[in-house]
Amino acid sequence: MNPEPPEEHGERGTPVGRRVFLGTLALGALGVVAAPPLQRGLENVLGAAAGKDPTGLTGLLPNGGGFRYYSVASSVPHRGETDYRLTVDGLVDRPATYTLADLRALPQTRMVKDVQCVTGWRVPDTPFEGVRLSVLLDAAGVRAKAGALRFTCFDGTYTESLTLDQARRADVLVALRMQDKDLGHDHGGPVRLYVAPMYFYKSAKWLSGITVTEKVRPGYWEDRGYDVDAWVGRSNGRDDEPTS
Ligand SMILES: Nc1nc2c(c(=O)[nH]1)N[C@H]1C(S)=C(S)[C@@H](COP(=O)(O)O)O[C@H]1N2
Ligand SMILES: [Mo]
Repeated sequence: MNPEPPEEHGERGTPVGRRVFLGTLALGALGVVAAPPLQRGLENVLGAAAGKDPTGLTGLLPNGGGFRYYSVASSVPHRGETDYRLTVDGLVDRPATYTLADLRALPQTRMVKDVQCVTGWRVPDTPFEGVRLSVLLDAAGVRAKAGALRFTCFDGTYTESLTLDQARRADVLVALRMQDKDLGHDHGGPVRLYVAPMYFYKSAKWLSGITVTEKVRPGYWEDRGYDVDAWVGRSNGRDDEPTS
């Protein structure tokens, strides 16, 4: 439904009027069905579950450097240098387990883009750094019948998904650093997924497992009404789009 945009926001040239018009159309078609679950989802239930924002309204205010803390799990264990592991398995020739040192030893890619949560808050020009997911996939040797990836997290609850084509984009990272610091626990450290062209719910925190599968299995929020293909500005009935 949402064709894949070019990696560098090539659709930026679309006239604003047309984008707004298309967004209005999308809302018109989907609004009745999609709005109630969306409003009960990230904007209310999740804020309350996180214990930080029972109203969901403070998401519109700048706080904590513009980021809001999100977790669907009430408590998340800490993992670090000695006990962090990332497994890559499923439809691959060479399943692997990575320590933090293993991940740091691979080529690192840094990029600076806007972070955009589907509920409306945005943090402009945020540096992320880590290993391209495609590097781990190449190392694992993805089998011919594979079509998708499932991500699991050591919070024990959250899941995410990407198609194989999406996962191989150059702007999808297994991130070790954010804002030029090692990823802290609250932001999903020591390792989170970073899917630059999509709404931030795709960027699973506390990443612990990557399983190559045949087909997409929708993730946590996608089971609750959000789009699986979460392109910023082209999904979830939103018509806004980052300017950088
Ligand atoms: N494991 C896990 N990852 C997650 C989430 C979560 O609840 N659990 N929330 C998602 C959502 S909706 C957003 S906006 C971002 C928030 O990241 P932050 O807490 O670093 O701001 O994480 C995404 N990844
Ligand atoms: Mo979000």
